[in-house]
Amino acid sequence: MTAEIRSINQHKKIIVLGGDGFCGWPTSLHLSKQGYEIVIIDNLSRRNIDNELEVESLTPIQPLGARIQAWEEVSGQKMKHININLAEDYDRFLQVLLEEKPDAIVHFAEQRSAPYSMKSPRHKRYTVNNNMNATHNVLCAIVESGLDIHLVHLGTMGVYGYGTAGVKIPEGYLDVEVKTESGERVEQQILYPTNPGSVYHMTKSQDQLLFQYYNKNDQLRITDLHQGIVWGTNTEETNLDDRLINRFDYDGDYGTVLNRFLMQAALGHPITVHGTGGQTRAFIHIQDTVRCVQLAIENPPAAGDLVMIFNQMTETHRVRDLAEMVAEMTGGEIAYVPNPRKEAAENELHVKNELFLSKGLNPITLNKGLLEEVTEVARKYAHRADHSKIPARSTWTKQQQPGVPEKKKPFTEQAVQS
Ligand code: USQ
Repeated sequence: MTAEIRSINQHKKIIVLGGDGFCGWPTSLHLSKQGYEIVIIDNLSRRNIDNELEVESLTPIQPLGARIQAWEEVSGQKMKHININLAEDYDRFLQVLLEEKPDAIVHFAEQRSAPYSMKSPRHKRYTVNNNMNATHNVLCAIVESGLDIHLVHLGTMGVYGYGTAGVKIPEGYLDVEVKTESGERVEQQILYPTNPGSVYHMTKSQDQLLFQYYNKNDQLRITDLHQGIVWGTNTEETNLDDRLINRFDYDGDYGTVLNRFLMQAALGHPITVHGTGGQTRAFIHIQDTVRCVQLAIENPPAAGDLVMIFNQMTETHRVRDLAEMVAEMTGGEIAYVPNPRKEAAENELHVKNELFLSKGLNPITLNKGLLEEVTEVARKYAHRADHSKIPARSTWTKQQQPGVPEKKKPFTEQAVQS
């Protein structure tokens, strides 16, 4: 980037809510590198959940203060961290907005794991209370501050549901024609109907309504990024110094599917395909996540525009195809395990992602080099893994079974049985 652009950005301030998390940290670094002044608001809830689950990131992440210090040494850019619980401490957050006067807020500050949200009634209620109140408090505080702040929110492709839609999923809005009682046809544009598959995905569906309302009532400028499953771990900036390393979640609650398959293969653990592996999902590499957030910030809606909705994904894949690809690449072994989730056994998925392409995104798609890079990271830190935490044990209902691979019977027993 040119020095001129960097100096324009230097006058712009961005608050990153949830800036210590898997997507939030590399995004904070990327935006800081572009010259934006970054303030991270984070109550360290993700680190506390690791304590609760008795698991750690596979990669040895540094405390947030050490990360920020390392970034200042590497880049010469300062960053600030403020610890606020957004769901509970509205007044403090409002005060920070009035003091910092940010141009934009990037909102990652929600509990983002579907399995965690389904673990127990307590986890369901925590996810709803935390996510819904955080989002509502952010919107309410922007209005009360009187500042013209562009809100960029990390939503999910999961709001659309994972059945087979039969159409290419549009970017947020659907044009419909309704037949009136008198037989006339009326055209309308509606939010694409939501069909969440977990309590977590349900909170992101509810977020959409909050955005629609505050946009209509207060003309807030909002961009909602419907992101697919993120894979990869490091970005150009996190690679600059060991102390900047990003999280690598591998456990059954927070590990996402492709990173889990690569990690499992690297650790010699069976690759756990849930059910038939027939689910087709949308994917995006973490490097593209940070670029998309920058593009969203730099292409804000104008005052009075509807909420802008982007499908933040670059490709779709079927889970069992990914498992086979990883097995072939690494020599790993696939285990078809019971599906702990209540989800369609098989689905097709076709998604529009023209908005980001039109804004200049040059997508990173699955390639051997990047897959090997993730496998290398997993191998390097394999000694840090707790194998008992790998299977997905959070079940959606009492009818589902944990996704634990069957224990292999000793060779002699197998021979007798066959
Ligand atoms: N799966 C397996 N084996 C595993 C883990 C997962 O077969 O070991 C399957 C699941 O059953 C599911 C699919 O892989 O069908 C995806 O699971 P996931 O954990 O990778 O993704 P998900 O729960 O949908 O959530 C993740 C992020 C969430 C984000 C979402 C985007 O945790 O924050 O919103 O991806 S999306 O899936 O597009 O809604």
